[in-house]
Amino acid sequence: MKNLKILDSTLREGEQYPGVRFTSQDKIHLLRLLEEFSVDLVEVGHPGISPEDEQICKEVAGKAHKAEILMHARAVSSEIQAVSRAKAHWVGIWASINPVSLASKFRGRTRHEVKDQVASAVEEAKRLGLQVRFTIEDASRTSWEDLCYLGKAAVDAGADRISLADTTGIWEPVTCANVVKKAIKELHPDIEIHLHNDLGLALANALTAIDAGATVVDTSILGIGERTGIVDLLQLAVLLHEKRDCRKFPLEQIPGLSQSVQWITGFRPEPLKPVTGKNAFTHTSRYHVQAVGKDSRSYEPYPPVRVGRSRTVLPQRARLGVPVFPYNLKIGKPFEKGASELKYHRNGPGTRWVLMDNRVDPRSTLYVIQRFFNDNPP
Ligand code: HCA
Ligand code: CU
Repeated sequence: MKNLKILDSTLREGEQYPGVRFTSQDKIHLLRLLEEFSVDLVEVGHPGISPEDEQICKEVAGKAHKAEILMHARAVSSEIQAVSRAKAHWVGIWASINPVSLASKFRGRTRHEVKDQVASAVEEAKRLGLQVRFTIEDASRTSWEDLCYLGKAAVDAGADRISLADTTGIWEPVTCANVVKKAIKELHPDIEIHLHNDLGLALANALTAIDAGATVVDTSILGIGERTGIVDLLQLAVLLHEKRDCRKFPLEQIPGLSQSVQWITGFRPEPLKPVTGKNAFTHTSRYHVQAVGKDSRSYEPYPPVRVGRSRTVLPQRARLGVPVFPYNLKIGKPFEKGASELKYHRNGPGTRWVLMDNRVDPRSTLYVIQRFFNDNPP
């Protein structure tokens, strides 16, 4: 924990959020915010993808003041050279040798061939003066034997750090911690982790990995990334402050980071999201509102001002008999009278699925909504 470093990958993994393409100005802006937030390393992109990406990565790297800059590359000479030309401190090379990956990503090549390819890529990067992080992609679905086989080849070729990726977000905290401990002992003292959130456990896995001795954790602002994303930098910073006495992050800057990413990407965190969600500090029950008025600690784990936010008090209105339309619903045809099972109907592209069930209680809000659409077909 004392030597823990945060590597933020908003500018690389975050760009895999659907529709996101950062300009170099966007990246430079976010880099500045990340540096002010005390992030140690910033992964700025994948320069080997195109000359334009190389140009953007180079421009962004040139603007770094404090953070070390890392760029992504496959274990391919042309991509390593692109990272070197773009003036990164670190190259992040990745590969995987579990059977699924060999078949789908390496066109059926053997684990030996991939291992040799990784070793020569790492050697080339070292010759070019780069520091090397080697990621075992899909580490969470790779046997320990294969992890060591590939990881040791990278270490022997000169890798400075090994990263373990839970590429499909399937680890549980205990498993993740055990693999990290073993890797520190048998593979390399410097272990990084890259955790996806498919089962909602990325943050919990990060915490146990840190406790197990991982030295670097990958994050992105608001957790944006491929599919369900990765560890949210802002949640992790608050978690470490609250639970591990970490005072490194200026938490009051969180709204600025969150809003910048929302504006640039169009991504909106769900209202229930911890720390940045709209409802994170909203009190509704009259009982809660009264208690919070007397002592805010009664229903708050920490004061909202700590993370640059304020409290919202929204006593619930009486609800009885008031139809509530949380969505702009549209349906194609009246719901089928006499249907005894749940049915879903859809009215062409772009409209929402509407649940219609003739078993709903006539006193319920859902019934009111169903009746409304039944009586007012679009
Ligand atoms: C990817 C996969 C990756 C790589 C992580 C890394 C993963 O998008 O290329 O290179 O450290 O989740 O495994 O993000
Ligand atoms: Cu990833």
